[in-house]
Amino acid sequence: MTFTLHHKAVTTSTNLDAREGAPGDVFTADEQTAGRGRLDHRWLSPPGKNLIMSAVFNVEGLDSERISTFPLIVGLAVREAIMYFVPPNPPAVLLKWPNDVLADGRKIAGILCERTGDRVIAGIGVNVNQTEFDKEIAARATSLALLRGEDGVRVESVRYAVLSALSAHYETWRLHGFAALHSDYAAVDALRGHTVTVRQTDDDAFPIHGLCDGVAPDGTLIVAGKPIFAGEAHILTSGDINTYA
Ligand code: BTX
Repeated sequence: MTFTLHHKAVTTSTNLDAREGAPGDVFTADEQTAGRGRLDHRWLSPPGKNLIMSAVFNVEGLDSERISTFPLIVGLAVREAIMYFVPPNPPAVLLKWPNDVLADGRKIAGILCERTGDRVIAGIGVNVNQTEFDKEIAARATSLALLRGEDGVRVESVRYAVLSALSAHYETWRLHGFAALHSDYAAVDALRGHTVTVRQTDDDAFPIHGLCDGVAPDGTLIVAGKPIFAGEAHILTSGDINTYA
């Protein structure tokens, strides 16, 4: 797959820019004034420090079950790209369903996938050279620079690594579905074996709670023996990963 880059110094959200794009278009920015996360969360990223990018993919002809697993393969690709830049003896870099990338339990990348018709937008934020975070997220966030203990990862290099991995995984996924990448995902699943709570919204009054058996080949999260199709998971028991809001 070939990509065409469109860069702005400042934008509201590259996911909004990408709504005007065609498959293969990639929208980047040094800074977003209204960077968005899932469930109306904000994505905070200081100017020029991190990767901020939204790429447009064609999902024409694919059924909605397959399309619902797209965020998982984006997470897989972003994690794989991050592994090129972590130091030797790296910390555990794992995926928290559906697609948070956690390094030693701290969020190093966030992904927001949105569908418009027969396209999906993969919105990706990777903390690259940021070394200080807002008080509210400081204990739960990390970056490549913090992991490496030095500055100097080029955001463009991370962008290239993410797009290369994403291109490869997209082709596999388009042809064979998430099931073809399931074992790759299972190998880096942060939730499997932990007791978790899953909420559909931040103030969900009836969260689902139970032992997590990980992600199934159809992309659902198995909690207390039942499949969950969407939501935000929090680990409750101790382990490698801290509870993450
Ligand atoms: P999320 O809802 O999983 O995560 C958002 C939450 O993560 C916030 O509520 C906050 O607690 C925390 N957070 C905010 N900024 C950071 C950060 N830099 N590092 C670690 N934690 C943080 C994740 O949503 C999806 C984020 C997608 C961001 C990309 S950037 C390009 C594209 N444009 C856009 O507006 N969004 C996407």
